[in-house]
Amino acid sequence: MAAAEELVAAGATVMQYRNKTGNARVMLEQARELRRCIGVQDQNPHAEIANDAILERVTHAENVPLKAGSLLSEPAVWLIMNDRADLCVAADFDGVHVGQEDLSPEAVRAIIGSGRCLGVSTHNPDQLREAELTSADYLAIGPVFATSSKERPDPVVGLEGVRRARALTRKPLVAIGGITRSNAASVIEAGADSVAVISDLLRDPGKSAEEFFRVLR
Ligand code: 3NM
Repeated sequence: MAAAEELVAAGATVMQYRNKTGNARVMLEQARELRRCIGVQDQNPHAEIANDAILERVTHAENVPLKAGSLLSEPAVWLIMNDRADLCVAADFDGVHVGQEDLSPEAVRAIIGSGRCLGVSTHNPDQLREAELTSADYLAIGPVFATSSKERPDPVVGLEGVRRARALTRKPLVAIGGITRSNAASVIEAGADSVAVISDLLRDPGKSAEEFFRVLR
């Protein structure tokens, strides 16, 4: 929780709760605690989310206009639940992120409705093309570089994989996998709108996040 607070203080705008081993009750407890700890409870009206609102969120672009129907009073941080649509709703999170082996995007959408955000992981052009046709609000592509944070990761896609993904979708594109303060700029240059990071934030979350933002802004 201290790490989450540091990340928020440093300016993080989207945070994912990811727990691959905990049981559902523990996950829900932790997710609710995370929500309490970063002080966003009861602030999200879960209005219709427009694509631009998501894009603004993932890029930190200040000049992207919000369309009618965007979130009107947004919380400082969007909390995204990994894999589990049920826990997203139960913990009143702002969205769900699913992988290729989780519920399909449309099955998740049926659970979370149009007011919460939906992200989908992809690892190759075929998956990206398929996810592009769904109601996903943003797509992820990875692993861009080698990662030790994921069990059985898919093959590395490299910067070329990010470029190819960019050419295949106009949805906000989040790059993930082995991204550090040293290589983040190259990932954005390759066409990603934002980066998702685990390892390079863990040791000193506040300082690392500030350095990421310095590199990316
Ligand atoms: N998903 P790190 S790579 C959770 O390829 C996750 O979809 C990936 O952690 C994908 O920043 C990954 O430590 C791990 O490499 C990212």
